[in-house]
Amino acid sequence: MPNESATQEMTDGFHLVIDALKLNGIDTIYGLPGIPITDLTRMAQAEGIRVISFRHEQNAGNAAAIAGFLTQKPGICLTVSAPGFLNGLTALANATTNCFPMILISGSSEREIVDLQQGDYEEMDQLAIAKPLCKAAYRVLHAEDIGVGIARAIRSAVSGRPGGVYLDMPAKLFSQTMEAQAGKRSLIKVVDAAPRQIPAPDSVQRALTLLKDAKRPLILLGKGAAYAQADASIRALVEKSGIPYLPMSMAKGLLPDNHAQSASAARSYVLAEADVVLLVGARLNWLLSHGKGKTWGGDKAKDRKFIQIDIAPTEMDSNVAIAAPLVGDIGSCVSALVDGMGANWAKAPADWTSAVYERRDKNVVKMAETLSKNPPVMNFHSALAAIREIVKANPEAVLVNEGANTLDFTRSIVDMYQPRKRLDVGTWGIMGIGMGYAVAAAVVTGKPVIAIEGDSAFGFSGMEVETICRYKLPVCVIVFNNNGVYRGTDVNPSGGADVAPTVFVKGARYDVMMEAFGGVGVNATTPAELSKALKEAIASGKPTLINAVIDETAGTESGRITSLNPQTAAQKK
Ligand code: ADP
Ligand code: TPW
Repeated sequence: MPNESATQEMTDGFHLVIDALKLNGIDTIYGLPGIPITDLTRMAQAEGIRVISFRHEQNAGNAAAIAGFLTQKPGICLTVSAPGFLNGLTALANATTNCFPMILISGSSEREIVDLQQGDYEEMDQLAIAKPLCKAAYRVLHAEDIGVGIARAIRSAVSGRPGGVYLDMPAKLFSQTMEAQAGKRSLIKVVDAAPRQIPAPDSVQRALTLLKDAKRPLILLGKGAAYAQADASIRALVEKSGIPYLPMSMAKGLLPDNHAQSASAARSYVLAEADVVLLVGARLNWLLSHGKGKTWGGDKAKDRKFIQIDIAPTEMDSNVAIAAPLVGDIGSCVSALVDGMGANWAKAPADWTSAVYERRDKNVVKMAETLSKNPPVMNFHSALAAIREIVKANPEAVLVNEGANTLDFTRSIVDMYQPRKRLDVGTWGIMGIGMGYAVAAAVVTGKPVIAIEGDSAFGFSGMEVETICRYKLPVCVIVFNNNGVYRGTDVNPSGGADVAPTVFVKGARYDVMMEAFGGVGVNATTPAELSKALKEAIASGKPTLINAVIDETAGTESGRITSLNPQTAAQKK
């Protein structure tokens, strides 16, 4: 009789990780190879997973995070131990802060050596370090636990409030073998990873009562609403209620920015005046001035009532009292409100809505006047006036945006027309998301990507233009080059030879970077040149970098948030 175990088919840790990911519909890994995960990247590619290899782990991590936002499936970032892990960690923390589902999988050293601190190659107690910076962190020590480890990571990333998960995989795990059939049985296909969370009927009623009695209601849509993919219900809520709405930055396009009920161009007015505010997947954090103070009309705040839809119950009352908390998933909560409104719901009072739209229309006319100017040196407005028309003509394109002035002006000037098309610096206002987000947006959507980047912002992830060229992605990077952080005009106060801390090499040619890797580079000094180059990039789908030369005196320090600089804040007091 042949020895049965000798003929048994075997599998190993590498293949179990790959099979577990595939079983759960994960088709892409964003990462950077090296010991101990190089073979994992090779085998994953061989097994039909798309492996997008980056030049720095932070960019791979940012790519995974935004893939999670776009698809509701956790984006996977794969790194080597200690330094690679740490490089990925910023992205993991940023994903968690923004409520994007991602899983950082890092190879690590053997526990025996790490725990005795014996100085292994790239030794670090990664699990302990990751834990406070993400939603959940797990380690898998045995091949037969890989299925459970990946299932737990997926569930933790996408259920409830989405976030980042760390999964620690010591090198030895990958080469462990087990019998193939048993291996297969050990894998878990996660069922209903993000279950619907139906709001309690009395909480729906409480919210409807407040809305019904409102004299000056407002709906605020946040990136949670964009993530939820409840686009039709959200539109139904807005249109049936007749309430003006404001989109937060990444919720732009959830309803087209030219929608009749958009209050974007009357933002200060509606925030100060509204008496009932319905928050849909938006936190009352710094981006909304914590729900109080001058932005919210000062004294008027005492009469204002908030209704908040959020999946995280502890978000309620985090900054101000929430009169009607509606805890559940956005799709279920919004549908419950729409159903509860019945057939005869009275639309928002006309005196309020007409006051809002009158202000908005006036501001739109004013902005159009500014945009129609063509100053001798291209500035943010004249450049964006050209870009906004091209975005309008290509509503399926994804817009990635970072910088200070570049961010603020693009957000207010460039209208979005489809959901989840605007990806930006998010909750932290972090620089460095640009190329990672652009790569993933192109990989996930297959649509053109336009990345509008401040020259400083671009520098944080600029090396990934090689990645964009290598994978031949339809990404057009536009660098708003004004020679420095914020502006390029600062001088060294000491009179010394060094330039000021905010100043870069003047007249730098970022377009040549793209040419170095076989892409298209264009130096644009006028809106017409910029417009032509962007149109060509979209038509050809070729990796392109447009160095848009911007007046170095334009814009302000820190953009719209100058007041947060300690010096400015002190002077104001
Ligand atoms: P913004 O920056 O656009 O204002 P935030 O990131 O502050 O948005 O808020 C997003 C909110 O959406 C978070 O509080 C998060 O818990 C919530 N959220 C995310 N996904 C869902 C969902 N599917 N259902 C309900 N709430 C969600
Ligand atoms: C990780 C601080 C905020 S905005 C910015 C920096 C450095 C760059 C602004 O200059 P840029 O834009 O991009 O040229 P523009 O349009 O004004 O000319 N490090 C991190 N995140 C942040 N937010 C900073 C530093 C910062």
